[in-house]
Amino acid sequence: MPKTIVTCAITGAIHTPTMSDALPYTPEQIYEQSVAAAKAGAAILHLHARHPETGAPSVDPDHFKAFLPRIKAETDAIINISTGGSITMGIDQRLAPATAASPEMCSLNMGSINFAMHPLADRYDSFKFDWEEPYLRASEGGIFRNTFADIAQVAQTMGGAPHNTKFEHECYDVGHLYNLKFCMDQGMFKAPIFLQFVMGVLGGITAEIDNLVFMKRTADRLFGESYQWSVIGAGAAQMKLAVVAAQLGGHVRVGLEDSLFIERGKLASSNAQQVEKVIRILADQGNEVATPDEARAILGLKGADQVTF
Ligand code: KMH
Ligand code: ZN
Repeated sequence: MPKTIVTCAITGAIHTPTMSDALPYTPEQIYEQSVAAAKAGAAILHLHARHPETGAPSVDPDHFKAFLPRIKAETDAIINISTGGSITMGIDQRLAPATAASPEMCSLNMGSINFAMHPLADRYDSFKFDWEEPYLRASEGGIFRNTFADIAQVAQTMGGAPHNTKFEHECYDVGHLYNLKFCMDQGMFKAPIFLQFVMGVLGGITAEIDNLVFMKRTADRLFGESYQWSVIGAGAAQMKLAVVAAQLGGHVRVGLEDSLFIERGKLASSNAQQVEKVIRILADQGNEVATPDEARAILGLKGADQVTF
Protein backbone atom coordinates (compact mmCIF):
# COMPACT_ATOMS: atom_id res chain seq x y z
CA MET A 1 0.00 0.00 0.00
CA PRO A 2 1.54 3.39 -0.96
CA LYS A 3 1.93 6.00 1.76
CA THR A 4 -0.99 8.32 2.45
CA ILE A 5 -0.60 12.07 2.01
CA VAL A 6 -2.53 14.13 4.56
CA THR A 7 -3.55 17.62 3.45
CA CYS A 8 -4.91 20.08 5.99
CA ALA A 9 -7.06 22.95 4.68
CA ILE A 10 -6.68 25.53 7.41
CA THR A 11 -9.42 28.14 6.98
CA GLY A 12 -11.00 28.31 3.49
CA ALA A 13 -13.79 30.68 2.54
CA ILE A 14 -16.95 28.77 3.47
CA HIS A 15 -17.11 28.87 7.22
CA THR A 16 -17.44 32.18 9.04
CA PRO A 17 -16.15 33.33 12.45
CA THR A 18 -19.58 32.95 14.07
CA MET A 19 -19.58 29.23 13.37
CA SER A 20 -16.54 28.32 15.46
CA ASP A 21 -14.10 30.17 17.70
CA ALA A 22 -11.45 27.73 16.46
CA LEU A 23 -11.66 28.96 12.85
CA PRO A 24 -8.41 30.89 12.28
CA TYR A 25 -8.56 34.22 10.47
CA THR A 26 -5.85 36.55 11.76
CA PRO A 27 -2.34 36.00 10.30
CA GLU A 28 -1.19 34.90 13.75
CA GLN A 29 -3.96 32.30 14.05
CA ILE A 30 -3.44 30.99 10.50
CA TYR A 31 0.31 30.73 11.14
CA GLU A 32 -0.08 29.02 14.52
CA GLN A 33 -2.67 26.51 13.33
CA SER A 34 -0.71 25.76 10.15
CA VAL A 35 2.47 25.01 12.08
CA ALA A 36 0.55 22.84 14.56
CA ALA A 37 -1.18 20.93 11.73
CA ALA A 38 2.18 20.30 10.03
CA LYS A 39 3.73 19.17 13.31
CA ALA A 40 0.78 16.81 13.77
CA GLY A 41 1.63 15.18 10.42
CA ALA A 42 -0.01 17.10 7.58
CA ALA A 43 2.35 17.06 4.59
CA ILE A 44 0.38 19.67 2.64
CA LEU A 45 -1.19 22.88 3.96
CA HIS A 46 -3.98 24.21 1.70
CA LEU A 47 -4.20 27.92 2.43
CA HIS A 48 -6.60 30.80 1.97
CA ALA A 49 -6.21 34.20 3.63
CA ARG A 50 -8.80 36.20 5.49
CA HIS A 51 -9.20 39.84 6.29
CA PRO A 52 -7.34 40.20 9.60
CA GLU A 53 -10.04 42.28 11.31
CA THR A 54 -13.25 40.68 10.07
CA GLY A 55 -12.37 37.18 8.91
CA ALA A 56 -13.88 37.86 5.47
CA PRO A 57 -12.29 35.87 2.61
CA SER A 58 -9.31 37.72 1.13
CA VAL A 59 -7.08 37.28 -1.92
CA ASP A 60 -4.84 40.20 -1.03
CA PRO A 61 -1.26 38.89 -1.47
CA ASP A 62 -0.20 41.03 1.52
CA HIS A 63 -2.57 39.06 3.74
CA PHE A 64 -0.81 35.85 2.60
CA LYS A 65 2.63 37.42 3.10
CA ALA A 66 1.73 37.96 6.75
CA PHE A 67 1.85 34.21 7.40
CA LEU A 68 3.55 32.33 4.52
CA PRO A 69 7.24 33.09 5.35
CA ARG A 70 6.62 32.31 9.01
CA ILE A 71 5.07 28.93 8.20
CA LYS A 72 7.93 28.14 5.83
CA ALA A 73 10.50 29.06 8.49
CA GLU A 74 9.02 26.61 10.99
CA THR A 75 7.84 23.64 8.93
CA ASP A 76 8.83 21.59 5.92
CA ALA A 77 5.19 21.30 4.82
CA ILE A 78 4.19 21.78 1.20
CA ILE A 79 2.32 25.04 0.74
CA ASN A 80 -0.74 24.80 -1.49
CA ILE A 81 -2.40 28.14 -2.21
CA SER A 82 -6.05 28.34 -3.21
CA THR A 83 -7.01 29.79 -6.58
CA GLY A 84 -10.64 29.29 -5.52
CA GLY A 85 -10.52 32.41 -3.36
CA SER A 86 -14.16 32.81 -2.55
CA ILE A 87 -17.07 32.06 -4.86
CA THR A 88 -17.84 35.75 -5.43
CA MET A 89 -14.41 36.58 -6.89
CA GLY A 90 -13.24 36.53 -10.50
CA ILE A 91 -10.34 34.45 -11.75
CA ASP A 92 -7.87 37.37 -12.08
CA GLN A 93 -8.33 38.22 -8.40
CA ARG A 94 -8.22 34.57 -7.39
CA LEU A 95 -4.87 34.05 -9.13
CA ALA A 96 -3.13 36.97 -7.40
CA PRO A 97 -1.93 35.10 -4.25
CA ALA A 98 -0.52 32.15 -6.21
CA THR A 99 1.31 34.32 -8.75
CA ALA A 100 2.84 36.34 -5.91
CA ALA A 101 3.99 33.31 -3.91
CA SER A 102 4.84 30.80 -6.69
CA PRO A 103 3.99 27.90 -4.36
CA GLU A 104 4.76 24.22 -4.86
CA MET A 105 1.02 23.59 -5.28
CA CYS A 106 -2.17 25.52 -5.92
CA SER A 107 -5.79 24.49 -6.28
CA LEU A 108 -7.56 24.47 -9.64
CA ASN A 109 -11.34 24.12 -9.66
CA MET A 110 -12.42 21.98 -12.59
CA GLY A 111 -15.91 23.28 -13.32
CA SER A 112 -18.61 25.78 -12.46
CA ILE A 113 -21.12 24.85 -9.79
CA ASN A 114 -23.86 26.29 -7.59
CA PHE A 115 -21.60 26.36 -4.52
CA ALA A 116 -24.47 26.84 -2.07
CA MET A 117 -23.85 27.77 1.56
CA HIS A 118 -27.17 29.49 2.30
CA PRO A 119 -28.58 26.65 4.47
CA LEU A 120 -25.71 27.33 6.92
CA ALA A 121 -27.08 30.84 7.56
CA ASP A 122 -30.31 29.40 9.03
CA ARG A 123 -28.40 27.72 11.86
CA TYR A 124 -27.45 31.02 13.58
CA ASP A 125 -29.62 33.69 15.22
CA SER A 126 -26.92 36.35 15.13
CA PHE A 127 -23.51 36.84 13.55
CA LYS A 128 -20.21 38.26 14.84
CA PHE A 129 -19.55 40.32 11.69
CA ASP A 130 -21.92 42.13 9.32
CA TRP A 131 -20.56 40.45 6.17
CA GLU A 132 -21.29 36.87 7.25
CA GLU A 133 -25.06 36.48 6.79
CA PRO A 134 -25.35 38.30 3.41
CA TYR A 135 -22.31 36.37 2.14
CA LEU A 136 -23.85 33.01 3.01
CA ARG A 137 -27.35 33.90 1.78
CA ALA A 138 -26.09 35.34 -1.54
CA SER A 139 -24.70 31.92 -2.45
CA GLU A 140 -28.28 30.76 -3.12
CA GLY A 141 -28.17 32.88 -6.29
CA GLY A 142 -24.45 32.68 -7.01
CA ILE A 143 -22.34 30.57 -9.32
CA PHE A 144 -18.79 29.47 -8.52
CA ARG A 145 -17.47 30.23 -11.99
CA ASN A 146 -14.75 28.00 -13.40
CA THR A 147 -15.20 27.98 -17.18
CA PHE A 148 -12.83 26.23 -19.57
CA ALA A 149 -11.29 29.65 -20.26
CA ASP A 150 -10.77 30.20 -16.51
CA ILE A 151 -9.22 26.74 -16.14
CA ALA A 152 -6.90 27.41 -19.10
CA GLN A 153 -5.90 30.76 -17.58
CA VAL A 154 -4.90 29.13 -14.29
CA ALA A 155 -3.13 26.31 -16.15
CA GLN A 156 -1.16 28.72 -18.35
CA THR A 157 -0.35 31.14 -15.54
CA MET A 158 0.77 28.63 -12.90
CA GLY A 159 1.57 25.35 -14.70
CA GLY A 160 4.67 26.26 -16.70
CA ALA A 161 7.72 28.49 -16.17
CA PRO A 162 8.38 30.50 -14.12
CA HIS A 163 6.04 28.97 -11.50
CA ASN A 164 5.92 25.24 -12.37
CA THR A 165 3.27 24.81 -9.69
CA LYS A 166 1.47 21.45 -9.36
CA PHE A 167 -2.33 21.56 -9.27
CA GLU A 168 -4.75 20.15 -6.75
CA HIS A 169 -7.56 19.55 -9.26
CA GLU A 170 -10.77 20.13 -7.30
CA CYS A 171 -13.50 17.94 -8.82
CA TYR A 172 -16.95 18.51 -7.30
CA ASP A 173 -18.80 16.11 -9.54
CA VAL A 174 -18.11 13.38 -12.04
CA GLY A 175 -18.40 15.78 -15.01
CA HIS A 176 -15.39 17.64 -13.69
CA LEU A 177 -13.29 14.52 -14.31
CA TYR A 178 -14.33 14.67 -17.96
CA ASN A 179 -13.45 18.38 -18.03
CA LEU A 180 -10.01 17.47 -16.74
CA LYS A 181 -9.62 14.68 -19.28
CA PHE A 182 -10.46 17.17 -22.05
CA CYS A 183 -7.81 19.57 -20.70
CA MET A 184 -5.26 16.73 -20.40
CA ASP A 185 -5.89 15.81 -24.02
CA GLN A 186 -5.13 19.43 -24.93
CA GLY A 187 -1.75 18.99 -23.23
CA MET A 188 -2.55 21.35 -20.36
CA PHE A 189 -1.25 19.22 -17.46
CA LYS A 190 1.66 16.87 -16.79
CA ALA A 191 1.26 13.47 -15.11
CA PRO A 192 1.03 12.55 -12.34
CA ILE A 193 -2.00 14.81 -11.89
CA PHE A 194 -3.43 15.17 -8.37
CA LEU A 195 -7.22 14.91 -8.14
CA GLN A 196 -9.17 16.12 -5.13
CA PHE A 197 -12.67 14.60 -5.10
CA VAL A 198 -14.76 17.25 -3.32
CA MET A 199 -17.86 15.53 -2.00
CA GLY A 200 -20.76 16.92 -0.02
CA VAL A 201 -20.87 20.54 -1.22
CA LEU A 202 -24.49 21.53 -1.99
CA GLY A 203 -24.37 21.88 -5.79
CA GLY A 204 -21.91 19.01 -6.27
CA ILE A 205 -21.88 15.24 -5.79
CA THR A 206 -23.01 13.98 -2.38
CA ALA A 207 -20.60 12.48 0.15
CA GLU A 208 -21.58 8.82 -0.19
CA ILE A 209 -19.24 5.89 -0.43
CA ASP A 210 -20.97 4.68 -3.61
CA ASN A 211 -20.20 8.05 -5.19
CA LEU A 212 -16.58 7.92 -4.05
CA VAL A 213 -16.17 4.53 -5.70
CA PHE A 214 -17.89 5.91 -8.82
CA MET A 215 -15.51 8.91 -8.93
CA LYS A 216 -12.50 6.62 -8.48
CA ARG A 217 -13.63 4.13 -11.13
CA THR A 218 -14.26 6.97 -13.57
CA ALA A 219 -10.82 8.45 -12.85
CA ASP A 220 -9.23 5.00 -13.34
CA ARG A 221 -10.90 4.75 -16.72
CA LEU A 222 -9.92 8.27 -17.79
CA PHE A 223 -6.42 8.60 -16.34
CA GLY A 224 -5.14 5.02 -15.89
CA GLU A 225 -1.98 4.97 -13.78
CA SER A 226 -1.11 8.62 -14.33
CA TYR A 227 -2.90 10.14 -11.35
CA GLN A 228 -2.91 10.45 -7.58
CA TRP A 229 -6.13 11.21 -5.77
CA SER A 230 -7.46 12.43 -2.48
CA VAL A 231 -10.88 13.13 -1.03
CA ILE A 232 -12.63 15.95 0.82
CA GLY A 233 -15.74 14.83 2.65
CA ALA A 234 -17.41 18.13 3.44
CA GLY A 235 -18.95 18.49 6.89
CA ALA A 236 -19.99 15.34 8.72
CA ALA A 237 -18.55 13.09 5.99
CA GLN A 238 -14.97 14.23 6.56
CA MET A 239 -13.54 11.30 8.54
CA LYS A 240 -15.82 8.66 6.99
CA LEU A 241 -14.61 9.37 3.46
CA ALA A 242 -10.99 9.82 4.56
CA VAL A 243 -11.00 6.33 6.04
CA VAL A 244 -12.45 4.75 2.89
CA ALA A 245 -10.19 6.75 0.56
CA ALA A 246 -7.07 5.57 2.37
CA GLN A 247 -8.26 1.96 2.16
CA LEU A 248 -8.71 2.40 -1.60
CA GLY A 249 -5.15 3.77 -2.01
CA GLY A 250 -6.11 7.43 -2.02
CA HIS A 251 -4.91 10.39 0.00
CA VAL A 252 -6.94 12.43 2.48
CA ARG A 253 -7.78 16.05 3.25
CA VAL A 254 -9.00 17.34 6.59
CA GLY A 255 -9.10 20.82 8.11
CA LEU A 256 -11.53 23.49 9.26
CA GLU A 257 -12.06 24.69 5.68
CA ASP A 258 -13.98 21.48 5.03
CA SER A 259 -15.50 20.63 8.43
CA LEU A 260 -15.66 22.44 11.75
CA PHE A 261 -16.31 19.23 13.70
CA ILE A 262 -14.23 16.56 15.38
CA GLU A 263 -17.18 14.22 15.91
CA ARG A 264 -20.95 14.44 15.53
CA GLY A 265 -22.16 17.59 17.33
CA LYS A 266 -18.73 18.53 18.73
CA LEU A 267 -16.69 21.37 17.27
CA ALA A 268 -13.00 20.71 16.65
CA SER A 269 -10.65 22.72 18.85
CA SER A 270 -8.15 23.20 16.02
CA ASN A 271 -6.97 21.97 12.64
CA ALA A 272 -4.27 19.92 14.37
CA GLN A 273 -6.94 18.01 16.30
CA GLN A 274 -8.45 16.79 13.00
CA VAL A 275 -4.98 15.90 11.64
CA GLU A 276 -4.19 13.94 14.81
CA LYS A 277 -7.50 12.09 14.59
CA VAL A 278 -7.16 11.09 10.95
CA ILE A 279 -3.57 9.98 11.48
CA ARG A 280 -4.65 7.85 14.46
CA ILE A 281 -7.31 6.18 12.32
CA LEU A 282 -4.91 5.70 9.39
CA ALA A 283 -2.35 4.08 11.69
CA ASP A 284 -5.00 1.76 13.15
CA GLN A 285 -6.00 0.57 9.70
CA GLY A 286 -2.41 0.08 8.56
CA ASN A 287 -1.86 3.17 6.40
CA GLU A 288 1.55 4.83 6.68
CA VAL A 289 1.53 8.61 6.44
CA ALA A 290 3.83 10.36 3.92
CA THR A 291 6.32 12.97 5.10
CA PRO A 292 6.43 16.24 3.14
CA ASP A 293 9.45 15.01 1.15
CA GLU A 294 7.74 11.70 0.41
CA ALA A 295 4.69 13.65 -0.74
CA ARG A 296 6.94 15.79 -2.96
CA ALA A 297 8.30 12.64 -4.60
CA ILE A 298 4.84 11.07 -5.05
CA LEU A 299 3.41 14.23 -6.64
CA GLY A 300 6.52 15.35 -8.54
CA LEU A 301 6.80 18.80 -6.96
CA LYS A 302 9.44 21.42 -7.75
CA GLY A 303 10.69 21.78 -4.15
CA ALA A 304 10.35 24.24 -1.28
CA ASP A 305 13.42 26.21 -2.43
CA GLN A 306 11.59 27.27 -5.61
CA VAL A 307 8.88 29.41 -4.00
CA THR A 308 8.99 33.21 -3.71
CA PHE A 309 8.01 33.81 -0.11
N1 KMH B 1 -13.43 24.64 -0.13
C1 KMH B 1 -13.39 23.39 -0.86
C2 KMH B 1 -14.72 22.77 -0.93
C3 KMH B 1 -10.24 26.06 -3.53
O1 KMH B 1 -9.67 26.51 -2.55
O2 KMH B 1 -9.81 26.21 -4.65
C4 KMH B 1 -12.78 23.55 -2.18
C5 KMH B 1 -11.54 24.36 -2.27
C6 KMH B 1 -11.51 25.31 -3.37
O3 KMH B 1 -10.61 24.15 -1.53
ZN1 ZN C 1 -9.75 25.95 -0.51
